Amino acid sequence: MARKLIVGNWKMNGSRQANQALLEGLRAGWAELPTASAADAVAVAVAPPAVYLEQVGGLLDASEIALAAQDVAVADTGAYTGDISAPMLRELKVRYAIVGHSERRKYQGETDAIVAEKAAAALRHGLTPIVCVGETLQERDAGQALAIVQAQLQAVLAHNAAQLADLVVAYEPVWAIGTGRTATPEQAQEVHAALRVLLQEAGVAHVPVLYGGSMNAANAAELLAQPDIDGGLIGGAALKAADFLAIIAAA
Ligand code: 3PY
Repeated sequence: MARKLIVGNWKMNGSRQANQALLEGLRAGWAELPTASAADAVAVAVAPPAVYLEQVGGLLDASEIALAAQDVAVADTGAYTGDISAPMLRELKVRYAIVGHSERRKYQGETDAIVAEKAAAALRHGLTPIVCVGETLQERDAGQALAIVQAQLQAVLAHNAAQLADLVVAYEPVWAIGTGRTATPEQAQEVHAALRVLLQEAGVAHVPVLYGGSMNAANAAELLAQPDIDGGLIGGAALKAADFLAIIAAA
């Protein structure tokens, strides 16, 4: 069985003090996890806000938890006020970069083309992009869910055709983000299977497809048991050590 990947997306939450308490809780609880789940079956990362990457990286030093960024700039350097480039993230020992989260698509106007370029920037510098795709409720109700997520993923695959081996995809239905609503395991599996077909066609069937959108300690086991769900991108539940550890244990 391939290793599951569990990534905590802290979004715009945290403080130096809260981060320290959360990571102390995670590191203490890690030792209590069933050995098979912590060490062998699950890879884990956390994505704090950019200003805390250095602090969190230091606190994670020598742990098995990797560091992820919530975004990455398209360009490597230059006049892009507020942006943070892949080479800068690499200097902080960041391993993954989330790109195209629906909150960035919505609030920052990120298009499929921008997301594809951000994935390219990450890949160029040895960061693994976690490419988020997902449909709105309106699109689902109109029967367009599969077409929307396939188009979003296809934009990234087509733009990065030469360097797709190190990629992660996250299916996050927009209607399940921050709403407490979760896709049923069957709904999620249907979309994951459709995304897998695209990955297969691109020659990268091994690329993990995570589920995101209100995954929590109570629903994780059922979602993660689906054949095409390879892990989770966790929002609110990643901010509490006990909940995040319960998800890791369920994986
Ligand atoms: C959520 O679970 O709400 C997320 O957006 C995870 O990225």
